[in-house]
Amino acid sequence: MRNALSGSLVFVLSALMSAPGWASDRNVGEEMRGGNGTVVFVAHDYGFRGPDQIPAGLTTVRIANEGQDLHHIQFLKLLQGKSAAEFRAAIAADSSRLPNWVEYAGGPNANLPGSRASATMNLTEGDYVMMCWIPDKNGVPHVALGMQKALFVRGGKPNKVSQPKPSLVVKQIDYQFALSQRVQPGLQTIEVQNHGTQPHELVVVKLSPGATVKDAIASFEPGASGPPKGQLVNGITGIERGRRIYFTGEFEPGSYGLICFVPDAVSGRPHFLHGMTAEFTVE
Ligand SMILES: [Cu+2]
Repeated sequence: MRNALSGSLVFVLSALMSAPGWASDRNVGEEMRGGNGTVVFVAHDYGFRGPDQIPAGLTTVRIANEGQDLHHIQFLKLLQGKSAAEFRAAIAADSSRLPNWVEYAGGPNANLPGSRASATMNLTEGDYVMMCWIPDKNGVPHVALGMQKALFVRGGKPNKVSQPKPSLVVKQIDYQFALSQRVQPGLQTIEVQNHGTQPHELVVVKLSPGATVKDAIASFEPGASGPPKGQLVNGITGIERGRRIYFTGEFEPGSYGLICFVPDAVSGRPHFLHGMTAEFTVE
């Protein structure tokens, strides 16, 4: 299984390297220039505390989880002049999918109670909603329990940019992850690039001994019996195609999985059901 998987990762990686599609590298670099700052948001059950307005540009977002439940921040840029109130109404009507007038803008993912995590990404000017799409034990996404907050991203004063220096790049396509190299133990800064056609996220799961990433996903399903076969540890929330984002995570030796839970644009089913998972070992 692992051999077959790493074989396919190598294939995908070489296909990506030779593909002319990622010509937007320069544009993404351009997009990274601008303001730089760190913003902290506190997540609780079920809401966020933090600033209502932040400057635009390269931003490090830290989440401090003071709740009892797992949380993340998914930034969504509102398009077509839509408001946070309209987003709230859309979610109240159907929390299984996002309206088509939002853009996935990333954020830190899978933050355990008591933990702190961060993600660094470019936030362009506009009106945003930040929300948590992780389901509770009954399968109800936290956003439907009120875990959403309006955020205005406005001009601001451009500062010095300190672009993270990644030790590893993970490329996303529809529907796979490709790692540029082995993950070394210790604190790693990982750059995630979306080369697909749809938004994708990346959730890191530390697998229980002997468990596969599929075992872990099955054990997380609402109503699953038995203990979870892995622990979600970090990652990034959904980003649009052509975008990049960075996060920092601690990797101790062991087996890990990567999962994308974003619902498919066509089937509506989560991307992991389309095969968007990966496994790797840290030695
Ligand atoms: Cu995906």
